Amino acid sequence: MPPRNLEKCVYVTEADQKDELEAVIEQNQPAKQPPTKIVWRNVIWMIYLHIAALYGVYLMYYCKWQSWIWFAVTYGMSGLGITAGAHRLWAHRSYKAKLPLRIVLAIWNTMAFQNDVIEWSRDHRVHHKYSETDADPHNANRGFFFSHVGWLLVRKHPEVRAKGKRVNIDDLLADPVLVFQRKVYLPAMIFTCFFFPSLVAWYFWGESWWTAFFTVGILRYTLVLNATWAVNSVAHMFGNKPYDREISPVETLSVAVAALGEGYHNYHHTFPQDYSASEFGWGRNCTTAFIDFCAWIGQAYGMKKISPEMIKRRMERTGDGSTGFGYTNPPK
Ligand code: ST9
Ligand code: ZN
Ligand code: ZN
Repeated sequence: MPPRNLEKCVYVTEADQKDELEAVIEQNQPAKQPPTKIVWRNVIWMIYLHIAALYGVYLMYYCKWQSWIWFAVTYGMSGLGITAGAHRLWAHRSYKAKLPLRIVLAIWNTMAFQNDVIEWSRDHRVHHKYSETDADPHNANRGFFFSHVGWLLVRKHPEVRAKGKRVNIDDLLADPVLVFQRKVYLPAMIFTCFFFPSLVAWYFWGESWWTAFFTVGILRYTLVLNATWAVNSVAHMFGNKPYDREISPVETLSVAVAALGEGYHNYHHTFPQDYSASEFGWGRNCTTAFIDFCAWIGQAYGMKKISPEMIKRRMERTGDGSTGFGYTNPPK
């Protein structure tokens, strides 16, 4: 037994002891949350939008059959502007696109009015990197409503801005298509999201301006918004986790259909580089079919895919034992 050498010790003072205790208590307490600041302008706009969209549902009954087709086409265009454009091309760089395709996707993206691609992609990169923390813009730990739409009705948590500054967006700022989109965003958004869809219906098949505005304008916009938001809410809560059981994103069939193939969210958070945002191909994934079509006509290239072996290994190591949407034989 060695001598204790107590005379060589530095004795802790009562003040030091108190400080230490306070530090330990502080570390173990949940981080102090700043007060939630509601942005009333956005609250009023979202309430108006959803009431106007309900009126649009009523008008769908009376509008011409061509408007129904145009409704589906504009849903597809603005949806792909988000999925194939902002999400898979710009936020994740999961494939490359030539200039004509980038221009088309930027126009369709503007038609979806979800903020410009640079802002959208920066938030999305922050979402992946700091998922389910205060720095996640639509942190699903703050509940279904917050992750669906609530995050757009309040000022962002200071951590979103602080951590977001560490996320590199130089590639986005270097794309002239995105710089131009940002420059003309407001007038271009009003024209492409609301005016142009109504103009086409009025000019080509004589739909009334009123009906066209509330159906192919407001209702179509609101549905695309909700399909997108469902990826942050529903697909972070209700479904299975074949690839990583430790994270909250899940595979959700209804979201995959409504969001043009973006409901395979457990896979997407596990392998965000994959251009299909899914283990599979075109099944319930119009966006992958669209990108493959663009590759066929020479506009898209360099698509990234995860090998079946790597997926299998990962599923065995971290998955919850299910496959696909809980199927034993998922569609290819
Ligand atoms: C909308 C977007 O709906 C939806 C995105 C959903 C994403 C889903 C992803 C899922 C996967 C893909 C699935 C696709 C499925 C598609 C299906 C299609 C069929 N890092 O913003 P501010 C800075 S939009 C770093 O004013 P506030 C910022 O630069 C709907 N910095 O924050 C600025 O700096 P400075 C329509 C950041 O004041 C400062 O912070 N649009 C970051 O807290 C202040 O920025 C709306 O409704 C960051 N991440 O206000 C408008 N973020 O001062 C909504 C911010 O230097 N937006 N900064 O310039 C707003 O009104 C406001 O942003 C706010 C927050 C009130 C929400
Ligand atoms: Zn993503
Ligand atoms: Zn997510």
